[in-house]
Amino acid sequence: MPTNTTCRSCHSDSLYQFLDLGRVPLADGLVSADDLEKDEPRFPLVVAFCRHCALVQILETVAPETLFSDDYPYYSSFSPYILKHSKANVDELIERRKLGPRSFVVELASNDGYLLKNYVDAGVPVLGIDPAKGPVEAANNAGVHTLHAFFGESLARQLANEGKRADIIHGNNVLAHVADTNGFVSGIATLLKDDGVAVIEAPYVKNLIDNCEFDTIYHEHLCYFSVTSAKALFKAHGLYLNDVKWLPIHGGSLRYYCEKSENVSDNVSNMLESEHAVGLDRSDYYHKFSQRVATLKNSVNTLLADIKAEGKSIAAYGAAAKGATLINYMEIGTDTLDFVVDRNVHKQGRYMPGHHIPIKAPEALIHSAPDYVLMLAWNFADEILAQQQRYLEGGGRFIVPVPEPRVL
Ligand code: JHZ
Repeated sequence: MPTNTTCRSCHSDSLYQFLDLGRVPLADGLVSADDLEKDEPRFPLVVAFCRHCALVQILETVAPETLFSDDYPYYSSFSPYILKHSKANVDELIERRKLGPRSFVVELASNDGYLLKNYVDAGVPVLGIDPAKGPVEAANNAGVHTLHAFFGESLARQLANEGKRADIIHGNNVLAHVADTNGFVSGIATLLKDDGVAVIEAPYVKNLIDNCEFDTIYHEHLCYFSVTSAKALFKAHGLYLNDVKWLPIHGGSLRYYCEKSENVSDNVSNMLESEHAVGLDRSDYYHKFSQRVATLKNSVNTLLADIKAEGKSIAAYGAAAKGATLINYMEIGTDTLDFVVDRNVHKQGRYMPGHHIPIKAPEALIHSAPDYVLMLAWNFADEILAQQQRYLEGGGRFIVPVPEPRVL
């Protein structure tokens, strides 16, 4: 597995390593019952800051074919919040850009068609592109035309040559996932019409650091963007970062609006200034993070050990990728957690990577009535608490682990 010594974006060799999460299994590598005895591959997970372009990134690159294999278990449609969030974004773009039957919208990493479905319903032609077979099948079955492929410069050129250039290109939670960061952005520039807009969402590194969201670091996430680092990357491929919007999703994300002509909004200038003012573009900002993550590990483990010492039982909610990072880094195993629940039927019946905690349907919280539930999918805490009224009314308690453990 290749380990980078230069920046994924600007190729500078001035990388400052500030966090080492050890050797961990793949976060979405859920284990099936037949494979429990097999050796699970583990990979180092080291995070660095580029002193030249300010991009935070991991050093390891696991082959994309391994990460997004045929049994990739992530399906966007399992979250009503994501569905609502995507619909609002699409409705706004249809209105603002006057999109109709002659427009063309492409989504990169379109998953099960959760976002493009809104364009299809509005009569706007679409193309989804995604490398994960199961979600692609689900999208095509739902009437969202989707290619089973990795996106990059060569696919972009092929589509552009076929006359399929896009008015809108969506890329939600994908820019950080691609190994060829520059090839991906240059592909966007190739595929975008001259007056088109690329609308790209990615978690915001400032929220990651400030709120100790270390569990959102795993091998699928190669980069952790700020406005400063994203702007430099887009600029290198002739795309202007003209607008940016902060969103609460996934613990804090940014939505970037990139175009081929320059028309930079105050939002962009203000955020660049504030990133510089707080020091997000300097290595000092990341200096104490490792220590804070170690402290968090200690406090979560102490809380769980105290609960177990009282003879109480604990389960977890969300077989999320971030949950795998958290339990593996914090070494929380089956002696502490009885099971994990998740609504995603593709995850149920499998086991969390590393510690092999069984994954069940959420109804298990009612049947088994654990005293406490560790909220691994803390980014959906409100949504999950609202669904779990019955468990709560029965006396159950939730524990939210980040930014510091809280019992609700
Ligand atoms: P969730 C994924 O990360 C993977 P994960 C990926 N790498 C990425 O970039 C981010 O998303 C954005 C379940 N759930 O979405 C669904 C319920 O069971 O935070 C998921 O399995 N009930 C592409 O995996 C998990 O929780 C519910 O009510 O860390 C949440 O995982 C809800 C709302 C979710 O992302």
